[in-house]
Amino acid sequence: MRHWFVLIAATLAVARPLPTAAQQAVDTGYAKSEAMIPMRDGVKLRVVILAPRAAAPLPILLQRTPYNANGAIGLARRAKELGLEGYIIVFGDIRGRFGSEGTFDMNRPPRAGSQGVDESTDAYDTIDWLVKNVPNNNGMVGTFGVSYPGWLTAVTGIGPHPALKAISPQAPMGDTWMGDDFFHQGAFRLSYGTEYTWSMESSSDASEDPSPSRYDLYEWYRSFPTLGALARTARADRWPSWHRFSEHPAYDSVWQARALPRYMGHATVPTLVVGGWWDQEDEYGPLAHYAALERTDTARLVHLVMGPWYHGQWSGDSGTALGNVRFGRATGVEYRELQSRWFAYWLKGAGDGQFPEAWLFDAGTDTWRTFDKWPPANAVRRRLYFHADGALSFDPPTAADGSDQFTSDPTHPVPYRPRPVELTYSRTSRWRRWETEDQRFVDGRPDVLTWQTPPLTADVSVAGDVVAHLYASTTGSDADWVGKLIDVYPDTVPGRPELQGYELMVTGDIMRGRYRNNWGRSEAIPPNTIQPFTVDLHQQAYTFQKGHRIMVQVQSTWFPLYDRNPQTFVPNIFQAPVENYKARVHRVYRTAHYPSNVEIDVLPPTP
Ligand code: PG9
Repeated sequence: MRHWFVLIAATLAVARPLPTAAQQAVDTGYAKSEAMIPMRDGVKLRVVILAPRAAAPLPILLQRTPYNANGAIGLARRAKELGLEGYIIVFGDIRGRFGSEGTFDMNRPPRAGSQGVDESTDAYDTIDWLVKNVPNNNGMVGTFGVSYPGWLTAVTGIGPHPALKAISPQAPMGDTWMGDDFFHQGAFRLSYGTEYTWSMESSSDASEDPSPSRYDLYEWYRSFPTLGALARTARADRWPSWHRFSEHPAYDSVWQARALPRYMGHATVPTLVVGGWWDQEDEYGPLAHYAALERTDTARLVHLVMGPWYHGQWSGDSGTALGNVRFGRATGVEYRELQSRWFAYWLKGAGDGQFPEAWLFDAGTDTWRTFDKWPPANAVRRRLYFHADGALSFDPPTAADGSDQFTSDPTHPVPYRPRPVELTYSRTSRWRRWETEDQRFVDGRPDVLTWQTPPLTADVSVAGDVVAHLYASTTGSDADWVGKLIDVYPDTVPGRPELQGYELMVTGDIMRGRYRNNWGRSEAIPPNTIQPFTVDLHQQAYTFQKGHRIMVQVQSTWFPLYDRNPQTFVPNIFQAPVENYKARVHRVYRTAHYPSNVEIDVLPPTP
């Protein structure tokens, strides 16, 4: 069966086609075994164990996953190449997935089960069993994983087992309402949320693929005038997560209970948090997770790596390029050298234990930057203000009047990437690269506003937070706001004509206007009234080089990645009737009193 989970596993667990049992012994030098480990409530969870044929006791590297524990085989086959040689590799199916008993609960909240079990207690019980039962282990365990397995890794740090000596959560979703997989600042991730949930919750073993009837999903999603119509066709009421989306559209206790940063306390185990600047699923998570742990990390146990990567790219890819953007070096290989040294130090006592606090890739200069503190203390907060005639400048506007307007029409939404929009995880999908696509494909649309600086006369190095502050009005009573910070390449790029004038989105995100005052409670926007809207564009370490321009784009649809706001306030958009979806005029102000801008943290120029 060809299924997109196989593709995910191939990337994240670095799996390859599975060999036969006879081949495994020859190919990998590992002995494979399986066990069903009893948890404290009696439920048994399956683990796949790949043990190197070695004389000396070895540490255990554990990954817990909803994507099939057989991923351990693929990792073992590439362990040497990935710098993860000399470990007993164990992958475990979590509750209700593949070979494990119990019930799956997407991002099961800590201590929610009636028996007091959750993913951290399951990890604890698994580690306890492994160190007592796996022959030839040295009593030291490291946990690691990307994305959902990254979240499962992060929670091993809650009440950790004493044998747990190193944790590496990679692209953990931090908060699936605020900024990761399912919503961003209140806007529903329509295509991703639907397709992911369809795959995960229609079966326990990913045996049902999403089956939209069109190749270009822009057309397929657009053919449903409401979310209710889509749900009926996809039979979404079968999926517990769809109920959670549609019955809890605001940031209520249901989402808060699943939000990693809210329950991460003081780190007692060394933790290497890893993420990608162009992670199309979980960029928010690693940054928020690091920030939460960093609050009390006086022992400097917690480290951050952010590279120029799509979701999980660092785990197996060379990392020399993403889409059209090249990085001049094998960033994935460079990262894995660090990862290899990090696990070797904490689990085998090898090396000097010197690791940067934060090691972040600057894709504007193609260099790694090392920070003692992140965000850096010496960064200066500056604002890029919107002006007339599409100008953008560090000088605030002084005029009493001034605005730019566009009509946002839910029946003709702005595509988030060049069409066709393929099924998210299909062989031909360009999902992984979409955040680096040339934004000229929408620049000039009447429903996309653009402001840009002249060519820069000196480098501008962003290091820290990026936030869009919009002062805007609508003729309707609800609206979404998308903000994009873009690097416009010069008109001449020797040897790379495709990059001449390229508009590279350095960072971007969306917020749903109804939550402008309170994420937990929706409120209509008073029509034709100027309101402040804050769009968190997260963090960046990126240099806009001399000769480039900085651009900001604002639009109100990003389809079908995000659902369409009806632009008429209704209590719950999942139940909005078709007649509420209306084209509305949105106006963005740029006056002395309402100075719309994008705030950036900038490093002082190096002498
Ligand atoms: N981004 C995926 C995911 C994680 C958590 C919740 C939902 C989806 C993943 O790649 O695992």
